[in-house]
Amino acid sequence: MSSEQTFIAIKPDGVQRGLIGPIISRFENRGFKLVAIKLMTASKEHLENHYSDLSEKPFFKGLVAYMGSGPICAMVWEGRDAVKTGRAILGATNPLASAPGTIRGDYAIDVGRNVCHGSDAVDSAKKEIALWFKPEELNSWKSAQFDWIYE
Ligand code: YYY
Ligand code: MG
Repeated sequence: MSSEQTFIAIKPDGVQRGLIGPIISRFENRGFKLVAIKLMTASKEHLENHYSDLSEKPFFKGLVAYMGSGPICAMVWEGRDAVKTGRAILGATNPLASAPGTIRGDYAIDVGRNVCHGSDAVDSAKKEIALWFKPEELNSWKSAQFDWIYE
């Protein structure tokens, strides 16, 4: 398992519900490293691009409206197997199918208000990071905890 970067976003409902801190803590506590973060209200075009693979879905229009309804906390987290593990930390797409202990399993009920996004593959993570961040917004740094997290 190599070191990867994944795009994690706290959706407008997560921001409104005061979940930025708790969600960041889960990634920090697990040992992942924050390399980029910003609060951003995304345009319709930006969100249609972000969810372009879902454009034919019946929920697409509502999804784009909800995602554009307020600020999103956009982040890049880095670490070993970060994409797959990030998805595990989030839980299943439908919060009612998410195990307790996951973000969606602890903080959400409806699929259309599932509080956070995480890239589903290394390739989509690269595409999403490039869409949401400029290269100079990504910080390259060694965490002081590195040698206590990795053997
Ligand atoms: O990657 P993930 O967010 O877990 O699910 P996707 O299948 O990519 O769908 C993106 C987003 O769309 C999901 O987080 C909620 C919303 N959505 C929905 O509102 N209704 C569905 N039946 C499926 C997904
Ligand atoms: Mg997805």
